[in-house]
Amino acid sequence: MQKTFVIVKPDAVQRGLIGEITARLERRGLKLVGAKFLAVSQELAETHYAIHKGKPFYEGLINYITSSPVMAMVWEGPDAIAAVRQTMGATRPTEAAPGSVRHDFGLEVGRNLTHASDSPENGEAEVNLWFKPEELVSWERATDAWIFE
Ligand code: IDP
Ligand code: MG
Repeated sequence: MQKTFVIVKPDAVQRGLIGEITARLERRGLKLVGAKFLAVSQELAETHYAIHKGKPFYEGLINYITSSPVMAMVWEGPDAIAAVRQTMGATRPTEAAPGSVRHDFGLEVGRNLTHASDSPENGEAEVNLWFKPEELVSWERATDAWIFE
C-alpha cells in the first residue's frame, strides 16, 4: 500500500475547507494514517520546497505556505500518489479537471489550496520530513476489504 503526503494549504484552511478536502479523500476510499495542524516554520517550508528554490515564484510560495496554519496529512491506498494528485487536480486551477479540488475551489496557481506528493520517492521523503514514525497510525479499517481488492 502506498502512502502520500498532503497539505491543506493556508488559503484552504482560512476558507474553512479542511473538512471538504478531507471528506473527498475519505469518500474516495483513501485511508488517513497521520494528521497534524501546524504553523509551518521558515526552515520546514524551505526544506519542503527546496526543489523550487531559484524559481520566480519561490519567495511567494514560501510566504504563502508560512502565512497561516496548514493541515498536514498522510493518506494510504493503492496508487495513492496518483489518486490524490487526481483528486487535487492540475497545479493551475484553470487547467484542473472539473470536479477536482483545485478546479472546484480555485482560480490562481499561487492560491491552489493543496499540496500532494508527486512520486513515490518524494512521497516517502515528504512523509519523513513532516512526520515522526510514531505519529503515523497503522490501523485496520472495517471497510478495507470493500475498497482494496
Ligand atoms: P504541485 O503543487 O501541483 O506539485 P509544483 O509545480 O510542484 O506544483 O509547484 C509547487 C507549488 O508552487 C504549487 O502548488 C503552487 O502553489 C506554487 N506555484 C507553482 N507554479 C507557480 C507559479 O507560476 N506562480 C505562483 N505559484 C506557483
Ligand atoms: Mg509539486
